[in-house]
Amino acid sequence: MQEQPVVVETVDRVGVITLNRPKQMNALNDALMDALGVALLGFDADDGIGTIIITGNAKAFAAGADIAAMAGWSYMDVYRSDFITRNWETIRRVRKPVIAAVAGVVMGGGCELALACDIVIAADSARFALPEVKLAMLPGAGGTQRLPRAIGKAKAMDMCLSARTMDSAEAERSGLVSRVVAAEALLDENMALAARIASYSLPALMAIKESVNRAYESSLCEGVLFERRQLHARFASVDAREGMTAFLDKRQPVFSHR
Ligand code: CO8
Repeated sequence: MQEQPVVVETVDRVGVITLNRPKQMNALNDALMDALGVALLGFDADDGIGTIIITGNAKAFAAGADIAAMAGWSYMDVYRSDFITRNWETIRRVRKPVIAAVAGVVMGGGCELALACDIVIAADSARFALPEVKLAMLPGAGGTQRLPRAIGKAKAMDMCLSARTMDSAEAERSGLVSRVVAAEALLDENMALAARIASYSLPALMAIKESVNRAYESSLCEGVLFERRQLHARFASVDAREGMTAFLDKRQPVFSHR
């Protein structure tokens, strides 16, 4: 039987998606990106899930787009099939928090996939690069846009133009990743973080994610207005009432995710 390109598991309120093409360093082909999109949308629609983790294996989160698949494509092939936009951008439709748990090779489209997640937790073994220039290509899955927003123009230009590798310590210093943990603790640390996030009120998490993302896509004035309206809307939620009442009663809140 053919191996599944992603493996999907549920642990309480956490959905875990493991990229599963280890022989190809999890190179991201259409079958994998289609399956990833289906898994992401499935968890997003599942009332029992509060947070999603995307991970790979100890050697590779992902080594980028599948070069063997792309090598024979023409301009008309990629234009007509809407390469990247068609299935790589499904992640942008996910409203629940998505954590990338990365180790080993995080390169090209693999690095761009991590950049599209909400939080990136890296093993100390993680190595990041946008090496597309070596193929006379460019980081075309959001890398030229999200990387400068994450780490600034100077380092983004350096990485994209030179194809150099950044280690996990520099990635944390630069703002490319949220935290670095020991490689052997990567999954445990991620599960603990995901479970903690998933224990909070889901509509509050969704409002926070939408508001922080707004900071990328609007002026400060518009972003603050958006945030304020999201805050006002919290007062219509059952969970905000419960959260504040529980604090005053000195007890743990019981959220109904409404
Ligand atoms: N695509 C297809 N196969 C790959 C890829 C890949 N991106 N990366 C690794 N593999 C395969 C290798 O071909 C090899 O297969 P085989 O065993 O059959 O020969 C196997 O995985 C193991 O790889 P290596 O033997 O090379 O392992 P090393 O540990 O020596 O090196 C590296 C690991 C450094 C990750 C190396 O494999 C490498 O440089 N890979 C290519 C990285 C790269 O260039 N990524 C960018 C791809 S382009 C991209 O992601 C852009 C996405 C969006 C825009 C699309 C336009 C380009």
